[in-house]
Amino acid sequence: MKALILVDIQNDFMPGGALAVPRGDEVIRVANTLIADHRRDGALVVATQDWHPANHGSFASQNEGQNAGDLHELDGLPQVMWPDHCVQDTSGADFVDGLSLGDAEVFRKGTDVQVDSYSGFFDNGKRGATGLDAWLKAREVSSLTICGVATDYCVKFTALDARALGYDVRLILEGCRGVELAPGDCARAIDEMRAAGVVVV
Ligand code: VGL
Ligand code: ZN
Repeated sequence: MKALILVDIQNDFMPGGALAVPRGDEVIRVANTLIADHRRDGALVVATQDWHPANHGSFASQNEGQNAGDLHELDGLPQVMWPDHCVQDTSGADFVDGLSLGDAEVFRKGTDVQVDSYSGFFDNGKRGATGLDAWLKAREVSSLTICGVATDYCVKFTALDARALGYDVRLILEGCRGVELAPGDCARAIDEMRAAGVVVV
């Protein structure tokens, strides 16, 4: 069985959002095409949703003296400081209008104040699972197609974990956009994914 994973296609990651990904809105059209293709083929559609409590530890606002973009630490792990984003039950955390999600299964992440969660499978400390792997395995999914935001964070870690968990993974590059905090971050992320066996299309 095949499944499509739509990574964090949420308002706060779109232009004008709290953690805007440059040209993030360009993934919507590609995502909708992929959703239609998957539905036509009887494949599954899954969406991940960044879903933080308002006092999440990855927010610069919660860390004295830190600014967005700084590299700090959270509960023993290196942690980039982010602007407040994707706060639970705010419009910024909503999926983008115009994304044809239909009955896609949604997996939320980043709910634990003490640890960030870039991957759709596990938090950054691998302390907890979202249930995505078990859900896919229960449906005998072996092949994943991934698109969304951000290439250099949540897309990358979702794809790498998927490879480590044994899935065949195809990344649709034109359906991804990155934060690019430092120039070259997206290119390096793509190299890392390729090196892990992700097929970049
Ligand atoms: C993301 C930074 C913080 C992402 C989520 O979706 O790539 N990046 N939270
Ligand atoms: Zn986040």
